[in-house]
Amino acid sequence: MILLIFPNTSSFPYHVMTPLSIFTVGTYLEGRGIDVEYYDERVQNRRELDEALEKKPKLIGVSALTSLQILRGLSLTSYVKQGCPNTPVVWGGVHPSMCPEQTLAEPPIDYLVIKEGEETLYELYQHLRRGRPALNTIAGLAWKDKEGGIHINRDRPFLDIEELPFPYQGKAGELLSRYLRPNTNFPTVGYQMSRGCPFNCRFCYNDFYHNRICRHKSPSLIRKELERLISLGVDNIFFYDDSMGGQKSFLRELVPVMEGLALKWSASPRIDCIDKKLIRNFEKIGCQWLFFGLESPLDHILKYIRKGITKAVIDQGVEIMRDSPIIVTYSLMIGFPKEIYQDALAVLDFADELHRHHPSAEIVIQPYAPLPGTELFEEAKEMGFEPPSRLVDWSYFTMDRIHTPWLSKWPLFKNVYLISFLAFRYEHILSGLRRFRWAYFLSHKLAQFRWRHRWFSFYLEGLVYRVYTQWQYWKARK
Ligand code: B12
Repeated sequence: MILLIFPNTSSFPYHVMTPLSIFTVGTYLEGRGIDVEYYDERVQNRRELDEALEKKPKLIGVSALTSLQILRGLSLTSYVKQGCPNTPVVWGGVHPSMCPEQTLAEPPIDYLVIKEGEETLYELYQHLRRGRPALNTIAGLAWKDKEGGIHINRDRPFLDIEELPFPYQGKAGELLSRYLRPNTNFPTVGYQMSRGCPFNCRFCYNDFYHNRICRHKSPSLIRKELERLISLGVDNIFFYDDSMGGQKSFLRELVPVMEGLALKWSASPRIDCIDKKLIRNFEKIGCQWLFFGLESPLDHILKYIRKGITKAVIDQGVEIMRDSPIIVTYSLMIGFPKEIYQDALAVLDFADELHRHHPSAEIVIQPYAPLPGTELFEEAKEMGFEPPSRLVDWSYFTMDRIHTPWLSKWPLFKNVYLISFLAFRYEHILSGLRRFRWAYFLSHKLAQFRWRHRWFSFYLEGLVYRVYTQWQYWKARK
């Protein structure tokens, strides 16, 4: 048996979406006759983990993205090693794939699966059971030898995603009901139609992870799998794809695929891939929320980060979206390397411009965080950014903090993420909140006031937030 773990992702108790990373890998293994158990720390209790450990798994896998999940992943790794000291632990996911040496430097982590995990994990499992294939022949695997030397095998060629099993079956299908929240407007079930993105954004993981290649499932398979999701009681999904398949032609093909399905959906397409007709069609086929990464209103910054769009394209897109009932989030970024103070200020002013043109839209401003494996990471280092030297220190790489020396110099931006989030994200978040609605409402009003007056100092509400998140991190470390 193999146990796959999805550690907690957030200090806040909302927004639990299905852990597709472990479900995808798990159903692949089940399809090949291997017994799989899951432990999603967000929806399962510790007793369930202990029960899985009592079954003496042959291998334990942990999935991790940058930030809190690393801290929790490390803590859970130590925990499972206490219960099953002889069971090897393998990590996988975007972040550890980007930092193989740092990941394997952690004593309790024995193996690392780099990039797509399905077949690599299967081969590792075979190796552990039968001694074959030899470790150094398993493409996509990084491992430690007896002396602690780290070996990184060659990359695994891309999988044919058309051949991957439907991810919500077997044990994952049994767990699905824990994520369903019927009658809310918040999508909690993730589905992936494609892997990778063909665009060249310099801050993104795609270059390293998917070689800027986008692989799609066929329209007929997507239709079949969506129908299967509906038959399981799912009525609201989030497409986990990077840039929603990356191409306008793919988005057009999606319209007949989704026609007539009783399914609400959300996604994050590129603003240059939409047009009026497509959005009218999206409205008809259940589209509920679209998240657009616009990043900056400045053409020279858009060019520098190789976003592949201009301000004129953004304006056209906003013009289209403002006439639509679809909920929209525009995401902006400040603090790219080489950005100057005025460039960052222009982003704040652009948020106001967006709000004037499209008042119902949600806006979020994220401070740029250099992530390993991305092109801008190297440039950030040249400019004095010092990346964490240990895996655990990446746990603090959250959007609500400033991570680069150049942004730290400008106090105005210290709290910009939190204030913009509270000022410009309202209805949608509220619909996902069961508790603390009143607290969110009050902070929203206060943040709007602060935003209007650019009054970002004496941020006492922020202090409450920071104390709360510090406390959560302190608990997470245990
Ligand atoms: C959904 C999602 C989230 C969800 C979390 C997932 C969930 N279920 O709740 C939420 C909203 C919480 C989230 C948060 C963040 N996210 Co996010 N997210 C995604 C998204 C859209 C889909 C993830 C997914 O499930 N993909 C589908 C699965 C099948 O792919 P996968 O995760 O890569 O898994 C494969 C392999 O990595 C590997 N694998 C993964 N885990 C394991 C485990 C084992 C044992 C093995 C063997 C293999 C393996 O095998 C899998 C199958 O091939 C991706 C974009 C994308 N297209 O992947 C961004 C993405 C992963 N997020 C990203 C970022 C930057 C973040 C944030 C750090 C943002 C921030 N600055 O705070 C936060 C991190 C918070 C945290 N620690 O969780 C980045 C990269 C992250 C990174 N460097 O780790 C991505 C790639 C988006 C992007 N283009 O920049 N995210």
